[in-house]
Amino acid sequence: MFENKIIKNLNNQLNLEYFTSKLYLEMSFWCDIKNLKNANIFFQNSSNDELKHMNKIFKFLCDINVLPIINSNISLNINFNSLLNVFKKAYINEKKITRNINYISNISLKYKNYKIFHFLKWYILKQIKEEKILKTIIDNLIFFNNNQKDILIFDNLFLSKYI
Ligand code: OFO
Repeated sequence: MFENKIIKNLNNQLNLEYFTSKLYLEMSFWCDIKNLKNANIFFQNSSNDELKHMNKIFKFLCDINVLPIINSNISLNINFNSLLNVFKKAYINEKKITRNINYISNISLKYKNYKIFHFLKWYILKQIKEEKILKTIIDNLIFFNNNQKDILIFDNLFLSKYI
């Protein structure tokens, strides 16, 4: 019974990774339209990474004989008004992912489900890195104050380090 609760949350995490992949793809399209070449690549790569995160959970659930359930009715409904705004939304989303991973880790430890806890360790460490990159980009973007010319320079010179 406890295992069901943990698995339900793990399945939710799978769908959150799926949602995030779509969100980052949408962000890459927005960057493309704004001619932000590196930001576009950054979010395309991120979108692909999130699919890998989803598939990793998918495979794990299958390995423990659980059939994953994918929520295909994901609606994004998000507006972006600047590159800073895009990165802030990505950062907020990663914080949500971290909270969810921590929550599942907590309950798996509480109910002594060590296999799931062990599986989640990779995600715990990954989130530290993801949040750090996004926070660094946001802190640097704030200096550019949404000036279109400077944002293009930022995209060319700074973001190339992260793709
Ligand atoms: Fe998979 O959440 Fe970002 O990395």
